[in-house]
Amino acid sequence: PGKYPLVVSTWPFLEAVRAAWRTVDSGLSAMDAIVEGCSACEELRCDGTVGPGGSPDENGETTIDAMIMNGVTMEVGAVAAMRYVSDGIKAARLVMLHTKHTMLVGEQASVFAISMGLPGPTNLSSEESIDKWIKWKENKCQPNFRKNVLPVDGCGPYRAKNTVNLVENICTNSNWLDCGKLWSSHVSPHNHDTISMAVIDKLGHISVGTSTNGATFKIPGRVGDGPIAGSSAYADTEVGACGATGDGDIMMRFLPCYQVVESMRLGMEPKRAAEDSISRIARKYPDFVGAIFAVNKNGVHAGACHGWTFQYSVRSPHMEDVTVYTIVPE
Ligand code: SD4
Repeated sequence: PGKYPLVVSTWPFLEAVRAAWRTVDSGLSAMDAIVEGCSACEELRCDGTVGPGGSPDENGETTIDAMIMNGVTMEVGAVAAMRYVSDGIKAARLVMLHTKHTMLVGEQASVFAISMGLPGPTNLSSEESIDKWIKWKENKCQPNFRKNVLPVDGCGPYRAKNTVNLVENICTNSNWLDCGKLWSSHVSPHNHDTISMAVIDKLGHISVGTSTNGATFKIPGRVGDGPIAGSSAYADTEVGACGATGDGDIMMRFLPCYQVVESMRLGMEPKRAAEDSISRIARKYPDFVGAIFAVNKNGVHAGACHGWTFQYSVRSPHMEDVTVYTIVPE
């Protein structure tokens, strides 16, 4: 049997993989399958962290980071911190198809998406996201993503440490300032955050896409790795593709998916390429939490992770349905 079409996705996002599979198996392009697959996750609100109604920021608002990349043309479209529009992957594709830009951000991304016909403006909050945010507020807003600041009054505003009027002992007994360990509490198997998907279509063309609300209780305006090509995902039809999930604030410093694809270009097997990319991050940030899948143009796939157990999903012509692979950290 042929090696493709093939769909690979972070986490057991079964319905998303099935939607992408149906699309690509019917003969449509990898790009179409990425949009169908990631849209399915947005509609289903996968893990409560993709699409509307997920992970609130410090202000209680849910926003969207998404990206799509065509591994044949190397075109990329992305939206970051997009407000009031829930169709992340479709918005990213509109940026790719109808602009000469690569990324639009914030409310201006929303205005563009709506002007191009996507539904909105809509409220992206849900009862769950508001509930989560209220509990966080009640719990003195911790943990969050700030460092070297002091909350002036309970939940902020914040003041940089060592500025005038600083009350040195505010919150001395709490872990307000301990931002280093945040991700272990934010990112858990029940809080996966990102769909990152790769598809090889019947022509052997490869595309990738991602969609996420980003990090829970992020500082408004924060952009994660999700919309960054080379970080959350990367594709080159001549080589293969990669998808990532985890602590985007750290991972985006390494462009781990670009690294994986380039390592495979130089002849590394997907497994080694994925492990090498993860270990480059772990050497500098031993406490980071993250994972990667790699797939080469022949459909050989592998995963690697650090700080948590990772699962990725695959659908190929050899399978009756989606298969979930579990990778345990070294
Ligand atoms: C981010 N990478 O915004 C995303 C979050 C994630 O599993 O993937 N968590 O940092």
